[in-house]
Amino acid sequence: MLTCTLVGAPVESGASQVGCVMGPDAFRTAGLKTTIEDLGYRVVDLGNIVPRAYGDAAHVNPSIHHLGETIGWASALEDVAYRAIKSSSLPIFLGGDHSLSIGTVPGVARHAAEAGREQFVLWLDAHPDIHTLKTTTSGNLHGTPVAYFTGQEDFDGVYPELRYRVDPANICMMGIRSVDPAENEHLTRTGIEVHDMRAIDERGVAGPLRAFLERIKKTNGVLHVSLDVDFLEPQIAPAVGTTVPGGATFREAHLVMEMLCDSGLVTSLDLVELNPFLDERGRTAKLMVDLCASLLGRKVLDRPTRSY
Ligand code: B3U
Ligand code: MN
Ligand code: MN
Repeated sequence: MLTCTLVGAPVESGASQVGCVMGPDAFRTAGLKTTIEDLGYRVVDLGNIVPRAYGDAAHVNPSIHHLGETIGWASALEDVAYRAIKSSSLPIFLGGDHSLSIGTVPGVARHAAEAGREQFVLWLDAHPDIHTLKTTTSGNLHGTPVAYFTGQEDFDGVYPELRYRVDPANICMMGIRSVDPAENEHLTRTGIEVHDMRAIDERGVAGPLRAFLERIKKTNGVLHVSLDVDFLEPQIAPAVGTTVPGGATFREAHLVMEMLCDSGLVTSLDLVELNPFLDERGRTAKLMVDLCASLLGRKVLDRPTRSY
């Protein structure tokens, strides 16, 4: 039987608003564990982890806040992610804000490197989260994980030493519709594959995603999926501090998850930015759980769906 490990990470120091601290427990209340068990997995919930001891950390960029605390979380998460992926078929990291990926991505990338496999990342988000410590103007560190784990230089000596970097050529972003000028520059410089909402309006999600998955298959790579609640259209997923209109629809999001399931390539997952304080009768938490179910094999038909 396949094992799925749940890791709660109630980090909210990377966001501008409070509330993500309640995220992991809202996923539990929405029935994440039993939903996954009903799909035939053994589920181990490790509970909520705590950050490494941290002190004050300052940076020359005065807008940055909660630097020490966010680093404390990242270094705890890197360790726990590495251990969780070693011991289970699918670790799911329950945020918490998106600064969680500062730890989870290098943690799973270490495991891939040791297995001689290439690490790929699918970033489902309204934002590219590719600010460096110098370029962020909001100072919200949930806007920095992609710049860090792709090895952009100005994190040196501040964030944990990056031992397992992800090649920008192995990243695909979908749902992007809010990009700061400095982030645009980083995206151009790194050449990361981005399917913004304009591209999705023109081509849909299936074609670009299929091409990315084929690329992973060819190199025998492994895939980490990072799902930010704001990937989704705010009308169906209001529980997030950084809503941007024009997000993925209910069907687009489920199709992405169903195609990921069929690919068999997903080895780890972040569910981030759920702010239950902003939810309406738990609907966002429930939608995220249902998306997770589609990723783990919930299907309409018992027989395989024909692919077109
Ligand atoms: N790029 C902006 C907005 C943002 C990024 N990530 C989220 N919001 N969630 C920033 O603050 O860096
Ligand atoms: Mn994000
Ligand atoms: Mn976002």
